[in-house]
Amino acid sequence: MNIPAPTIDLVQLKKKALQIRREILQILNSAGSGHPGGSLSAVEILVTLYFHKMNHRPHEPKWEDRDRVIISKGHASAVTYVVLADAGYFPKEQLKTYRKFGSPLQGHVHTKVPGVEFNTGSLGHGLSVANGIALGAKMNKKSFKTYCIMGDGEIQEGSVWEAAMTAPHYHLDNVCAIVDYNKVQENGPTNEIKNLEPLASKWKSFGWNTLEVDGHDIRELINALDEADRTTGKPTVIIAHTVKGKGVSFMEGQASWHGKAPNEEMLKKALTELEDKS
Ligand SMILES: Cc1ncc(C[n+]2csc(CCOP(=O)(O)OP(=O)(O)O)c2C)c(N)n1
Ligand SMILES: [Mg+2]
Repeated sequence: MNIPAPTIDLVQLKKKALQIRREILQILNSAGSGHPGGSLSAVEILVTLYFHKMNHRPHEPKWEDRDRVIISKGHASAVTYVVLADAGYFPKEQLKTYRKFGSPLQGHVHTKVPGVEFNTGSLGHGLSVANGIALGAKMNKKSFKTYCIMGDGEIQEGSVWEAAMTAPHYHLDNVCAIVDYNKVQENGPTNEIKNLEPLASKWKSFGWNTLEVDGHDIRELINALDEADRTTGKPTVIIAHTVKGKGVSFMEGQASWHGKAPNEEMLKKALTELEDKS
C-alpha cells in the first residue's frame, strides 16, 4: 500500500506523547519486566520523528526511499514498539505479547518487528550502522535520512567515537545522531560514572554540526531536525537534554527505574500522573 504517514500538529503531538507514555507503562506492567526510564526519556524524540518529521510508509515498511531510524539504545524497546504500533506498522493488539515467549516483541529491538531497521541491545554499534546505510544512500544517489538514537551511557563506548570520526570524514550530511542525554545510565549518574562533558565541544571537534535542545520540547526538536536537513557537508548531532523516567514523579532521575517494571499499584499511580488534563 502506498500510503504516506500523516503528520500531526504540535497540540496533537503533545497528546500523543502522553498517550505513548501511558501505553509504555501498561506494556511494561503486563510483561513484568523491562526498561521504563530510557523509554520515557525518548518519547518526544520518537513521537516527533515518526508523527511529524520522517518520510515513511508504515504499511510499506521496506519502502526503499524511507527515512531510517536506528534505535542504538536497543533496550528502549517499549517506546519503540508502542510508537511503531501507533503509527500503523503492526496491530496494537500485538503489544500485549511484549516480552512474552515466542513474541517478536522482545526486550531489545529486533528486525522481526516491522519498522525496526537493525537488531540492537549490545550498546555502541548503531552509529556505525547508520553511517554504513548513509554511505550506501550517497553511493546510490538516494536522498533519505538516517537517524540514530543513542543513550548517554552508551556513548561512553569507544566504538561510538570511531563512528563519530567516520561520518564527518565521508561528509555524511544524511546522518542525524540524537543523544538522549537523560544524565543517568544503568547504575547511576552518567557523568559520575564516566564524565561526558564538555559533550557538545567533543562532537564539534569531531566535525559535527552540533545542536542542543530540551528533548521534551517538541518544537525545539522539530527546529533542530529541520536545521539538520538544511546542513550540508557534515553530519548533525542533536544533544537532547532529557529526564530519565520523564512524566512519572517516582521514576524521574532514578537509576533504580532503569530496568524494572511497575506493579499494579505503581502503574495506577503513574497513570493518574499521566492523565490528559487539557
Ligand atoms: C555493550 C553493552 N554493555 C552493557 C550493556 C548493559 N546495559 C544495558 S542498558 C545500559 C545503560 C545504558 O545507559 P544509557 O545509554 O544512558 O541508556 P538510557 O539511560 O537511555 O536507558 C547498560 C549498561 C549493554 N546492553 N551493552
Ligand atoms: Mg541515560
